[in-house]
Amino acid sequence: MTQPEKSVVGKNVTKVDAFKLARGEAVYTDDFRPDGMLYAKVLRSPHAHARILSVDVSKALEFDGVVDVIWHQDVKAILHTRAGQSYPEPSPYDTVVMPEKARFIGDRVAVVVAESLVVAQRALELIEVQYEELPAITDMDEALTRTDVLIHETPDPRGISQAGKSNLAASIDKQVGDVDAALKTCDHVVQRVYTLPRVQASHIEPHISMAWVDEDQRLVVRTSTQVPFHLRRMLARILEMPEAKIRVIKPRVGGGFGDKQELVVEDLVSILALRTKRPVRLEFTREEELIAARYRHPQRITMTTGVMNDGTMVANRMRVLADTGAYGSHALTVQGNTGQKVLPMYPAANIHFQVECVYTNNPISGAFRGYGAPQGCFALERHMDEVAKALGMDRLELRKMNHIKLGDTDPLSAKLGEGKEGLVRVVNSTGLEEGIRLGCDAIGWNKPRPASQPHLKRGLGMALAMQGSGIAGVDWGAATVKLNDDGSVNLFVGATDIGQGSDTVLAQMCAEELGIACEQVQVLSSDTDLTPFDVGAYASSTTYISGGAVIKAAAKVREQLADVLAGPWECDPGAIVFAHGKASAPGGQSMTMQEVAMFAFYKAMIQPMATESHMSNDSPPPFAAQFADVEVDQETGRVYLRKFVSTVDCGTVIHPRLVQGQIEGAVAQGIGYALFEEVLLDRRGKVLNPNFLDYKIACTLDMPEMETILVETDEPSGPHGAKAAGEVPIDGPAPAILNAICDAVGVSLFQLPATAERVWRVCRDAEQ
Ligand code: SMO
Repeated sequence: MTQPEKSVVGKNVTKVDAFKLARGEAVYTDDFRPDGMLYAKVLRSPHAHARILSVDVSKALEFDGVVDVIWHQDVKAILHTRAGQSYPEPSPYDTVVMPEKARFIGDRVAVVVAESLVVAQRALELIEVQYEELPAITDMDEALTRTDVLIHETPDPRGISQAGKSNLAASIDKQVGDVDAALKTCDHVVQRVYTLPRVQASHIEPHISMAWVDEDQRLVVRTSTQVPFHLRRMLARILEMPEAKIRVIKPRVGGGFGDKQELVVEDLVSILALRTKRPVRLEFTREEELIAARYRHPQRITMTTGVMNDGTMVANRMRVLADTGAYGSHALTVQGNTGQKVLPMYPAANIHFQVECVYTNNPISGAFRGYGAPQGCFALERHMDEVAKALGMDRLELRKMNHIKLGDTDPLSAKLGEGKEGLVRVVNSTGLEEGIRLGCDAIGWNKPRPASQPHLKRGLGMALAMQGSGIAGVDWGAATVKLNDDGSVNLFVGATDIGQGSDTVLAQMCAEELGIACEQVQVLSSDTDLTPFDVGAYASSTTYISGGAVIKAAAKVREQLADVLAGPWECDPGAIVFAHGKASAPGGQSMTMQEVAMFAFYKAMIQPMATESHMSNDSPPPFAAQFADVEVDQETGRVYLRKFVSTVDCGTVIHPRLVQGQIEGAVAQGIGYALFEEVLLDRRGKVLNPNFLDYKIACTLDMPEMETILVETDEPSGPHGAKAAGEVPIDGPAPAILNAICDAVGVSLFQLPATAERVWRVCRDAEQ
């Protein structure tokens, strides 16, 4: 059956949740307050490394309004990972609900649950804890070399980390060709070290969960999460409960950015609800977000690149030392991405990727939009400018000459994968060349403008980025499409809208397949009792993976309807077309979708409905070419970002305005990474700036003139030709901006963020 031209996909339809969000309806986790709800609060360790010898909770329990207090004696120690990943998770099992040993300043020591938040907070002060302080390691290099102090003593049951032997949480060593041998043949070898800070996702809605036991004695968890189904599976393990007894509900989510691809508070509210038989709520304060949630991993990356005089890249080595902090969830996979999503940009014959990710007694690193790629992209793209400088070659030409092209393979992908190895990636769609051309035009690459004032220096910078669309061979999702007798449709997806707009994009794909308007699609996402499985919102997977499931399920329903109509219409079901809210046959017969539905329900007596699953062995890379125009005040080090241009190839665009929103939001976070953001720790591992006064994220007033150009391609493996868009645009801003600063003032910066003080120091040192 030939469906007509697209009428919903590619259009800026109204976001399906726009009105309720704009009206301030009760849609988020916290908007629901069951009767008799209790408030939980966590007592956190003041020591970076200490045994928790005893916890005296008697005074707290006597305090009026306190209902329960738990510590490690009350909770069975079952090793698990809190990373929300497909089973078997590639992250080490190094975590228990309540540890007997605190591993960072902020680790869980006890949890109070009380009638009010004020009481819970006050009761924390009444808990008496005896600690045995242990030597703490807060430095990555020290963690790597010292074996006399082990942060995790119990061997990882699955052997993923080196727990019990060293402080190595994860390591990777993969090579294509022979870099050492190749470097000897190169005209130039350029080696530099790049330093990446600890930054926090800073989603506006904090981590918040509530749990209660329902009338069937089942545990219900309402939570702000990216991974409802992984959570249900993890909770079943931790609580030693059948999954069937657990229901996880994800309402609207006010941002996650990877920080909610993790079990952060759900275990505590679950345990406390089961103990107290009352609803329990736990919400992080902003201070807790900056201490006890997750960070983008701090890394130190050494790039060693061998090139010939003409600019041909022959060998490229990336060596990563990363700090996972006290626990190792996402340690292997984030660091894996640092190379896997980045090094293929320049497919040299010899590529070597090495990772050492260590446990320290610092707060915990984890998933954050880009998932390791922003660090790697900063190092590689800043390094490309350094290589160009060493060669005396134009940095744009160097990139053009070496970047990955249509039909190129990514040999590293065969050696690296999340749990599954051996899937070679081939680039079947790329708009990178066009993006570079359009971006250069938009920023004025070949005609740089003079500085606006005499004391400022002006410069331009660029960066190329690629990411993936889901995890090849691992990510999958399912969708259920159910027709109602008024011709409307319910779309049930486990896919997790966390504000990015995936419900809208999935509704568009469903509507397109059935030839109905988007308003006729009612989306439910996600509830483990009601919606089919999906891995959740991470790895830029939802449009590409879950979208594939939606299209299959909707097409199945369309076929069911065609079968119903083919009899009375005496035609081939394949000849019936569904478009513009109607079904029509070549013989001229026609019915509105409502008439079709009424016919199906009350004549044919069937429920048109289908559930379909989708996975992909491919993870086609979206591409971005990003450009920055800056002015720098050498006297103060202040950077003025004048203009930022992003060109992004995310395949076919399903919803232009939502993609633009994804890109501009990512650029904003990238600007913060480039210029302001850094969680500062003292030598003891204590966070010094756990608030938005001292930890600066980029806000509206920090935004430059922004231009966003969508370079459409048609990805053969994607739904309607779509690839991912959520992560790739966060990779390029930091290197593009720093390259622009370096261009402006003629120095080299190797560290993020480029604060005024750092820029000033580098300029001053260059003068001396
Ligand atoms: S950083 Mo995302 O949840 O893959």
